[in-house]
Amino acid sequence: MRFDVVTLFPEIFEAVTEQGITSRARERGLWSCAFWNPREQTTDAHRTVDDRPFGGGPGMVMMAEPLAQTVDAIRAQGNHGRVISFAPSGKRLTDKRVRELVAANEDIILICGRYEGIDQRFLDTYVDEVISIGDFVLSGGELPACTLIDAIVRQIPGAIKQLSTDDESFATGLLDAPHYTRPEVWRELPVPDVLMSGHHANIEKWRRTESLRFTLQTRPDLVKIADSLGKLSKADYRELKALDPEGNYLKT
Ligand code: 9D3
Repeated sequence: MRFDVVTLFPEIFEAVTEQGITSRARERGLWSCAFWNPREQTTDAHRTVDDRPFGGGPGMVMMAEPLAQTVDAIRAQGNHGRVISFAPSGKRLTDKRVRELVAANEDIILICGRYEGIDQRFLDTYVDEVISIGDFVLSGGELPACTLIDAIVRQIPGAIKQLSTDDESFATGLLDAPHYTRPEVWRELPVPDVLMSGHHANIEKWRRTESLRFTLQTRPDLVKIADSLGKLSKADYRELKALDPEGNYLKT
């Protein structure tokens, strides 16, 4: 899979190109990326990529033409995939959307906005989809683009050792059970006995209970979703009844 990224700040992407799982997956040829600076597509002396908003208001707006020229240049190099832009007003990124993009196995063009935003005419004519990563304010689209790349790449078959990413929390619908490692006692705090027992059936049962308990406590909305998707077993419902006799998770 290839990402062509339109950005004024390519160094930010070293977080995904040069570090960890995503870096190794890139070295092994599972994905690649190239960076395009819209400033290099400008023709004026000042290499202008932004201008003041018509109608007034604070800040600057990214001009349509340098972005359009950049996407045209990317297309000319053979990337015929979808154009995804990032903005606080975009549609929230989900595990479902990430999996769809992995399954499509197509190249992607990413447009990272800076300043107050991007001229709407570029969005209307070049961009297929606008994504937000949540209701908080960042300085631009680069970190959301890194987030999307990281989320996609780690799901590409072969990117991580685990047999499957299907048993991760958002696929099972519940949060992870707590994790422990050596030492067995740390500052007088022991690891739960069951994890030291070697009894794998009991360990799995314990993890499922802890997962249900923790999800009910911090993300009751996820328990309700798991319920509606039929992801809970009879044993799960017995546990939930014990943890939450009033069935509060059904009311969230
Ligand atoms: C919502 C704030 N906007 C109107 C007051 C101004 C504005 C703030 C920050 C416009 C753009 C930005 C830069 N943010 C992004 O480009 C961005 C973003 C984000 O800030 N939060 C969550 N997801 C994303 S995706 C792109």
